[in-house]
Amino acid sequence: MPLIEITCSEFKESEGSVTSVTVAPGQLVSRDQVLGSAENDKVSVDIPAPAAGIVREVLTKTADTIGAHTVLFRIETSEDAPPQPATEQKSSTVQTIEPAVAPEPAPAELAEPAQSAWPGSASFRPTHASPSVRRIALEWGADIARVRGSGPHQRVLERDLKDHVRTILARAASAPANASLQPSRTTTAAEARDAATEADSEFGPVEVRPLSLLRKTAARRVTESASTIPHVTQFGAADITELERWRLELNAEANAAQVKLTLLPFILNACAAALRAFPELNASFRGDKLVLKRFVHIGFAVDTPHGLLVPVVRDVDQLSITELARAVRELTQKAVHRKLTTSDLRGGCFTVSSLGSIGGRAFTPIINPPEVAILGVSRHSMEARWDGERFQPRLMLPLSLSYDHRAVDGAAGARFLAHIGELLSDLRRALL
Ligand code: CAO
Repeated sequence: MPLIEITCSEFKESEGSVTSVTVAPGQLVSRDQVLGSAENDKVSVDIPAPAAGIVREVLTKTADTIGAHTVLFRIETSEDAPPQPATEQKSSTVQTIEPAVAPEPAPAELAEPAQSAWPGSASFRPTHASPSVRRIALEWGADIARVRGSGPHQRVLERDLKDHVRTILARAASAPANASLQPSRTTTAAEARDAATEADSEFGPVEVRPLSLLRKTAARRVTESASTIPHVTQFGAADITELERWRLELNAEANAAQVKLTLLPFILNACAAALRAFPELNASFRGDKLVLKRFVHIGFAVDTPHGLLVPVVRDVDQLSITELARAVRELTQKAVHRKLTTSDLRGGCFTVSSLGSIGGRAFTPIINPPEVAILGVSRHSMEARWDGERFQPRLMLPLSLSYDHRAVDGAAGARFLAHIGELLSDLRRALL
């Protein structure tokens, strides 16, 4: 019978790490059964079995670093080898190979497959849980293998995970202060980490929360950007009194089939027109070269429970406000549910980070390299503005543009931001 090799094709652009392995060698699996899961800085994926068969080899374990070509599992199957996945939704790829020796499964293996020991670990117990429960465990930093499942075949349900975490918290609360931080006889990596938190706990109780790979990657990237790019942040404001009136009218007219218009699609529209007018901001800084883009793809920051994600709307300058609103809504939903594909996250020329729905007067956004600028948007407020004769109530939208001073001169940055302000004050100018 042929062996198929399973890899994680989603990780073409950047490496990832294995977040769970749910099968063991000798285990019978059905088509599409989840063999494990993995994540990289962009996506979190389940790795399904492409065909029913017997797991012959498990070549990975939790926390392993993997690339798109790392073989994770070998499954012996009697089904036809499945074709390469046509869509980007599939997270795994398969390659059929003829085994040098294709042993028939021993009856014992078939009878008791799930109890096979993990190579190198006598205590391994495959854990059954849905991807959503695994994701919650990952976010909470809980080891799902330690959770006792109450579902069919000891499947771990969300309530089991909650009970498990409650028990740990109750134990921690009743333990003497700093009990877990006492130095022990032998120093393991975990104990060394505990020792490092000792300094934090000197003045009160602390909670140690491990970072997900997404957060670790984001932390590394913002550190690199903030410490290697000479940022300048220019502050400004747009008078959006008329725009907001128009937006509210459009939303009042909209029938159920139409998408709700928030400010963001209008901001994207204005940014696209401004990027067309100032090509040096629609660029990548590449060492000794500035690469000017002839297309306008704009990323927007999305706040998700897993951390910050920046999906990219393509060809923003070609889309209507309604199309932009639809694209923003779809990409936001995908980001929140961690369904973004690698291509949803690539190719941005510029980024918009809107914190307007949350609040704040201004902030200094960090550039998303190799882009050269990012626009921060804060919460609008009604202000008294002098029109030359009297004060008028005007709705003002605070804008913060950070740009890479190696690529963009101060005057160009200020003109660009002023232009965005003018466009938002009167979007008819975007048609000029
Ligand atoms: N001032 C006041 N209200 C604003 C506003 C602003 N600047 N921007 C949006 N709002 C309003 C919207 O109009 C909407 O109100 P109504 O329901 O009355 O129309 C409400 O706030 C909620 O908007 P929203 O957040 O659902 O939609 P959005 O299109 O404005 O934003 C998104 C979408 C994905 C950008 C947002 O949900 C989000 O995740 N923001 C956080 C981004 C972030 O974390 N940035 C920091 C990154 S670090 O640089």
